[in-house]
Amino acid sequence: MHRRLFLLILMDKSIILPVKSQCSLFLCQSYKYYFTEEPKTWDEAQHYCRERYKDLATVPNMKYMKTLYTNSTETQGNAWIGLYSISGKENRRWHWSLPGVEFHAEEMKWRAGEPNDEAGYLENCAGIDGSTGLLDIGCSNGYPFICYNEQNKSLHFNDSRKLWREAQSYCREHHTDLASGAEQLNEIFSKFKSSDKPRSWIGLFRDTWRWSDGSNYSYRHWRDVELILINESKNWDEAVNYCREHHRDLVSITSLEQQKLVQEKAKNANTSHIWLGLRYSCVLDLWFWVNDQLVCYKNWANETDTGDCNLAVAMETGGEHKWVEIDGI
Ligand SMILES: [Ca+2]
Repeated sequence: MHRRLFLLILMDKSIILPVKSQCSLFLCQSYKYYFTEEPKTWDEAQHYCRERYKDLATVPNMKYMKTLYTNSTETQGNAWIGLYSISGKENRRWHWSLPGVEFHAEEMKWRAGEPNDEAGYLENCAGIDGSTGLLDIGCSNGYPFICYNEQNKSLHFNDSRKLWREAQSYCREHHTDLASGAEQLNEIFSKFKSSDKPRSWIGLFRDTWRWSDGSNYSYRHWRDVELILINESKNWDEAVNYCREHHRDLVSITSLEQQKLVQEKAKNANTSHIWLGLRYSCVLDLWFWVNDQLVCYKNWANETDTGDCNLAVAMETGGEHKWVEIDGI
C-alpha cells in the first residue's frame, strides 16, 4: 500500500469497564478519533499513529462511522483507517454482518460438502437452502434475503432478488441488518421447515480484511461501486478522459465477481464491445488496470503477447463476454 493520501485518522481507545456489568468488550470500548492532514502511505500512517496515539482508526459500527463523517466535514480528501487485507484465500475469516455478533464455527449448520468454493471460484457470502443447511455462494449472485429488525427482534423475508451487498444495504436501511448469529439462524431454520421458501441470503460473509489494532470487528461499510454504461462511440483515450471528467474512471475488473457485474451492464450496450480500463504499456512491458491493480483475474478471448504498443482491451457485450485486444486506439 503506497498510495499517498491527504488525510490521516488517528485513534485513541479507552476502555470503560463497569465492575458488575456483563457487557461485552464490544460495548465497553469507546473510540476517539484524531485527524492529521499529513500525506503518508498506509504503513507510515500506522507507524505514526502507534507512536503518538494508539493505532490507526478502528470503526466497529455505524455509530462510529457517523462520528468519522461528522469529524471530517471540513476536509474533502480520503483518509486512511486501520483496515488492511492479507492476500490469500486461506486467510479469509467468516463474519456476521450485524456488528457485535461473533462468529463461532461450531454453530454453523453447513450443508454436506459446504463451504466449498465450488469449481474453484471464491464463494465469500452465505445463504440458506431450504431446511438442508447453509452454503457458501459467490456474492454477486442474486437471491432473496432475510433481514433482522433489532427494534422488534423480528426476521423479515424479502422475495426480491439482490446481490449480497445490495441485500445488506437494503436491510441496514429498512431494518437493522441481514439476519445474523446462531439464535436468528435457528429461528430461520425452524421457519424454513414449515415452508417452501427459496434459497436466501443471510448476513454471513468472509473476507481477508483485518483491523490494525487486532480487534475482530465485522463492520464493513464499502462504498457501492456504481457502474454506468456510456452508450457513446469513443476511442480508448477519449473514454478514459470522459469517465475521469464526468465520473471516476474506466472500469477495472480484478475478480470474477466484478466480471459478472460488468457483463450484466454490457448486455445493454448498443455496440459489439465496450472499453475496459486495461491497457498495455510498452515502456513497462505489462498490462495494467487504470486503478493501478495488477491483472490477476483474466478473461481473455485469445491473449497474445505481441508486444504491440497502443493496445487496449474491450469486453464483448454478448456471448461469453471475453476480453479482446484492440489495436490502434
Ligand atoms: Ca458453495
